[in-house]
Amino acid sequence: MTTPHHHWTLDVHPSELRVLTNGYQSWSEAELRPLTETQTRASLEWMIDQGQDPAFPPSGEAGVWRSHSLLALIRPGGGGWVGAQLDAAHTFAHWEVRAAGEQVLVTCTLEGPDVAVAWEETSNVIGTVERLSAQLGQSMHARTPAPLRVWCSWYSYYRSVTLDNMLDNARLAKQHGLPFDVFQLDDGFQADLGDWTEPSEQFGGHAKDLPAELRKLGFRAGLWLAPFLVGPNSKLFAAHPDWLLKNRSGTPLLFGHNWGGQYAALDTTHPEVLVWLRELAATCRAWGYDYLKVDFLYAASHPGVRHDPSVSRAEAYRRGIQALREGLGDDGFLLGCGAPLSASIGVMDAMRTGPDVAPYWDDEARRMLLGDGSVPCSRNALHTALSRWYQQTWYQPDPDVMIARRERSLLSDDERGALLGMLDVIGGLRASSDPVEMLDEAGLSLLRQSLEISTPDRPLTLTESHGGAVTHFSRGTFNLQETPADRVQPHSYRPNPT
Ligand code: 9PG
Repeated sequence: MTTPHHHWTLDVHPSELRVLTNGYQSWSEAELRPLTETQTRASLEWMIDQGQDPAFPPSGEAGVWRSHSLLALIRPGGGGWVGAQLDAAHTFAHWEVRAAGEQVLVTCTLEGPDVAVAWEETSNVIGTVERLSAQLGQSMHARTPAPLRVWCSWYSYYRSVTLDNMLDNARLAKQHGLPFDVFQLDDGFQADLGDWTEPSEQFGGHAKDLPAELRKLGFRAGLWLAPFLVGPNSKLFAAHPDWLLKNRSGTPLLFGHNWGGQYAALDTTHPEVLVWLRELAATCRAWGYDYLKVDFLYAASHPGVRHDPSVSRAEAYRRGIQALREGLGDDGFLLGCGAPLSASIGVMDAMRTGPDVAPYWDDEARRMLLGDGSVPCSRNALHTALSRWYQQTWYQPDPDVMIARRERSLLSDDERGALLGMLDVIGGLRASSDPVEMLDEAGLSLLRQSLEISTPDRPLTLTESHGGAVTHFSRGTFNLQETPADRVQPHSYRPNPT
């Protein structure tokens, strides 16, 4: 494996520049920040595992910013520099920019086979970011099917979802004429991570019994899987220890922290694992699911010892998702989540481009005190999804759900408006998790509004920001901060007068 290294020295004072970064996977922070500030490194190892790239996490030094696949530096007039890898199927590109006295140093290190890297000085950073990202999308044969409108069980029922919850909501949605295309069952139906074909106790049925009922109501059936994860107490873990990603001493690597503890990952350089993944996706398809939300995908590219050590992390990941695509079929809809972003182009139909929305604005303790910018909350979802507007040429963006309900939600009207504004500006998939019975007339009307497909908007400027992200779009302005800015209230979106 080669590691070519590109570097550039810029004769510009660091205090003049802003930096636009792209985090590693769906939930990793993407930001627009003054170069002299500090990129936050999560303080706990499992948070780095789950929200950053463990092989290339933020350094935590002032004036040093790390970015994946592409990077932009913005001068006060809107010009600057843009760097981007031009192929991402087998190689991760690690960008670093460093304030060094009166100069700025930029490096790009490739992890994997050599690929072309663009570095351009430009008078219009927005246009150049869009052009280079579109070029990357084209060269990797990006799939951008029509966006779908999805009801997803996660953000109301979480892991306690039942078969009846799904059917009750689908029936009510039909009664109200809500324009959903897909009803998608999320985490909670399965016995364990890896044991996908066995039901959990609380689900009250089997996932295979749902699609036919949904189809009778006029909906397509969608299913969530974390296909590369293996629970340490699962049957899969006990049956196939040889299929797992290892640490240097040869024992299965346990990392991250969710479902009450750590988890293991499948080694997608092992040929038997690829067969198993293909069969898993084909089984779901045979059950009647033609929409799969495949989650926690960074597990396939987690650093570790693999069956075939000559395979790059990006390539290992790509083999895993290609096996899923083959099992699902070319006409199935594949939504990635928690996924290395540019390495997914051409395989995924849609991609989560930010952290989870939650029925509250912020999780300050985890974000501020523990440095975890990928923790679920509406503020983090907006911050990162808005700063990735240009990724619409890689797949359909999924900026996550609207939360229209007032019951069991701490969001204010302004905060709901900010979610609605984000969906309109970013475009792509539309989704809701609200129990339909919880919605009054106002809630139903807000939900209908949020399900209207939009054409993505473009930023107006990258030289200003209300909160460390891309916040100024041609249709309106977001304020992610705690105080009013330019007549935009805190936590809100203000459409421009038309
Ligand atoms: C199911 C959920 C939903 C959701 C996904 C993903 O950092 N974290 O601890 C973290 C946990 C869960 C999570 C994201 C981050 O949510 O994004 O839509 O499918 O899994 O478990």
